[in-house]
Amino acid sequence: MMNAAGVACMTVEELEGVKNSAAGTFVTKTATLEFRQGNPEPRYQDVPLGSINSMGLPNNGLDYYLDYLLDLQEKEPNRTFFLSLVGMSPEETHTILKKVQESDFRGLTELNLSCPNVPGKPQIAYDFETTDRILSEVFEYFTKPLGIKLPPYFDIVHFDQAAAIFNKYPLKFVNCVNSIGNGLYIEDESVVIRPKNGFGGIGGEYIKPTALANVHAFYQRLNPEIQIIGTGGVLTGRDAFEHILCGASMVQVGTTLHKEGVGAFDRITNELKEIMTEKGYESLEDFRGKLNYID
Ligand code: RRO
Repeated sequence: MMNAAGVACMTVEELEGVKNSAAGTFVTKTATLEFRQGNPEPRYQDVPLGSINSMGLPNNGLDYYLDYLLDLQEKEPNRTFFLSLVGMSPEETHTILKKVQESDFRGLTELNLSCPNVPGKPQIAYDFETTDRILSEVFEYFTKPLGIKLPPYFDIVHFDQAAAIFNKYPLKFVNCVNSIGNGLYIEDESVVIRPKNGFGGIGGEYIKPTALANVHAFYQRLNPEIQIIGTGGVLTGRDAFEHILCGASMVQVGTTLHKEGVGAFDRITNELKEIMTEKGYESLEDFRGKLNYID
């Protein structure tokens, strides 16, 4: 279990909080080459069944996160941490990934192909041609472990087409799913976040069925070397159990972490352990991917 990128990971202080909790590891806020202020506030709102955000990729810039990770891997050589990144253009993405390639970073890199909130920039992973081109260019020079953060897909044909592209590359993981893009939440007669007239990415309880479907669809279609990270709607140990049942090797917590703080990792882990004990499962391998179908 770990945080989902965007939550509790903008600053070193927040990352230390996740690192020192019951979480197994952390991922940094998606980094661009340079510091970004992001969209005007209010830009994140917790709501009863989840959250809505249009942060607009605020972050401290690649060097901030990379310097911290390089320092950390000397102090804690036996742990592995995740660096999330994306450029504001394909050229910038390559510049960033080449910097990571040339650095001493030994962790996992997550390329975010699914930010829904930068005005004028569509989510990369909804454009299969561009996604294929970027991945083919990246793997010409990038030899460190790399995975991608995906938006939710909603059509079986899109699962097939996306998986066919991802299977061409030596990806270490795909992370399903980022927020469901461009929802609208209304209180009384008003939107609740300022950017984009209130449109924003939806997380939390709203998105669990979509997240589980994406985890399982890619578990069914991807080469077994590509592991799945399950993200979306994890409030309880039962939710984490369902993600693993659908094929997840790791589970990320976003909205719930924002609402509850890092104590959520301890609680969810204990709830998951209780379910496993009840069912007589001793390891995650006993039930990972073993979702039952009705004949
Ligand atoms: O910063 C954001 O607005 C943001 C990003 Br990069 C993302 O990947 N997912 C999201 O819900 N918000």
